[in-house]
Amino acid sequence: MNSVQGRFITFEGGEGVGKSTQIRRAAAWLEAQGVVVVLTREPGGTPRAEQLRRILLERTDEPMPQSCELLLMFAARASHLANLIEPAVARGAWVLCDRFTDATYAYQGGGRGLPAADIDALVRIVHPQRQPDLTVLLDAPVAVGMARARARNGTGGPDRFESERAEFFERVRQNYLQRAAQESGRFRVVDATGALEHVEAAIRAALQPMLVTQAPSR
Ligand code: Z5A
Repeated sequence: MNSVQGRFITFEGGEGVGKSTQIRRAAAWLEAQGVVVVLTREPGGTPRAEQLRRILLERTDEPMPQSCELLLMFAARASHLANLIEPAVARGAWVLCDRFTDATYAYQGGGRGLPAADIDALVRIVHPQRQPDLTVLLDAPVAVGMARARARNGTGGPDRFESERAEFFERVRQNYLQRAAQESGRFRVVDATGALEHVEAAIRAALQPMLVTQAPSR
């Protein structure tokens, strides 16, 4: 039986700050330390949740009400938790997740202006017991993230979120920073403006203490 304790670690931040790049590097480094890693993302992570992701990101002529966006985020999350995150943590893996519920507070709460109490209510329904053990918040000025995302996207058009204005992303950033200040035990804020290797080193430093406490209990 695997007696190693599973972990749930989330990566958060505004558009283009480098989450996807850094979460892959962190996963490779942890695997090199002998950790069993499951790398996933939200919205998405399982076939059903990835279908919901497509609906959430695509730009169509049918406007999406904010309540529809909020409920679809949590519908995808419910399926992701039940079918991937919880089973993986239970068998002792470290689940690294590119965005989770902090993104809902930041985007649907901070960005769109939905009441935090409504998001709290959905948390109570979908994951009353599950919170990330650690959240790495990659922080950079909005202009930096937007420029990186534009350069990466090339000629590909923006999705429904990427087409938002800078003020929207500024509200998202401030919401993330407020949450990180309120829950400083769970969050590690990493300056994402530096070179890839510097950001990577700061993330490793945030993860290292969890490795020290990872000795299998027998
Ligand atoms: N969303 C929501 O509203 N509510 C929710 O509850 C959840 C999500 C869960 C999809 O997320 C959208 O869903 C998201 C919020 C919303 N929309 N937005 N914005 P996503 O995570 O798939 O999409 P994203 O946030 O737009 O992520 P991204 O654009 O993929 O950015 P990223 O992962 O942070 O960055 P990256 O792809 O790793 O890096 C971007 C480029 O910068 C790339 O070319 C890198 O090589 C480069 N890069 C990265 N780091 C550096 C450094 N340090 N220096 C120089 N260049 C760098």
